[in-house]
Amino acid sequence: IIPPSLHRHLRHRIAPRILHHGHNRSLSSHSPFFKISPEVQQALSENRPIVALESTIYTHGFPHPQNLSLASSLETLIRTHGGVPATIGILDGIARVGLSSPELERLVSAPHPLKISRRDFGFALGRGSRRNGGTTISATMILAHLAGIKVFATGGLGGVHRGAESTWDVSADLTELGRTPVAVISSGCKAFLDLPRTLEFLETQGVGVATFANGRDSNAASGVDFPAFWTRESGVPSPKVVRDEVEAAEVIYAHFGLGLQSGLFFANPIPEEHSLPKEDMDAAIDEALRHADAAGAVGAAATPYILDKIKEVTGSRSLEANRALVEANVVRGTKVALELVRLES
Ligand code: PSU
Ligand code: MN
Repeated sequence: IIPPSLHRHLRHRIAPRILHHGHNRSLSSHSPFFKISPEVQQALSENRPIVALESTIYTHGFPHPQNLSLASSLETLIRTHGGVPATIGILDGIARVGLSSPELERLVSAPHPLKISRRDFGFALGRGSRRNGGTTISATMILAHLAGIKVFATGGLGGVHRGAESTWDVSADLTELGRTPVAVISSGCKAFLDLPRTLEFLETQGVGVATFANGRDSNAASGVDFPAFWTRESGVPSPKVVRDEVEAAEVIYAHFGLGLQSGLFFANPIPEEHSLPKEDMDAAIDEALRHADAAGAVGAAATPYILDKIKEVTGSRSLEANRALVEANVVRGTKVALELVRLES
């Protein structure tokens, strides 16, 4: 007979470790630099549909205070669709999975927050640094996986930059997808990137890429564009399509069921009514890239700089589109997480 207190202990503390043991062999969820919120902890032990959210989009993508309203609206959207949000970021030198409202507010309002990808953890955590930072897709995937979260919804994936043949600027998001088993849902890659090379790179990394094409048969030749963030069309065909959230969950279930340690990427085209005219975007991107080049914005500074310039050129339109597409992705992600839980139980 197991006393109820021990039973609770087993369920909440030990069972998740055993369940995720195979996944986390080389990562430590017992690190003093890692913390899962009580709500997310509870949801994990009950195998509820959890959706991870990144925070670089707040610290380096959206201006204050729109970033705060976006952060809370994304969490609300997940809840109203039956999921549990897990916003991920670094607060006071600790990597967090799940943030309370005051913590979220503090992170998105932090002065000079860091932009954290895989390489940055050691410099941002601990040592009494109390540093705050937004986690990129790569860093968010790492922490989501460490917690045992499989579904992550966001805006746009980093990619191979134009001119990468000389700069070698390839986002760490792509290599992370090759090595960390999390399913990412976003609106494709921003059009200022090199989309064909990005897809080639993902293929080499062994990352499955599919675009949501409502009602289309996934076995048919795709004939569907891989979306370019602000626009549904890119002229670049998507490697695969999925019909709906059920099919996406089936793919995730089978991929992870085999124990593959790489990620999956699902592109959700921006809703028609929010997409921006391609000619306008192309012009804005050309101008933004010229500015970035002149300013010498390279490395980790490149993406935030280019996004900022695009905002300047397009006014509020690109921000509105950005907001609408992230919201749509988060709703998709929640439905995928619900279907995945159904398959698992
Ligand atoms: N898309 C946005 N805003 C952003 C980002 C993407 O609309 O801030 C962030 C994401 O966190 C992504 C990161 O992981 O930019 C990629 O940066 P880089 O290109 O430096 O790898
Ligand atoms: Mn880069």
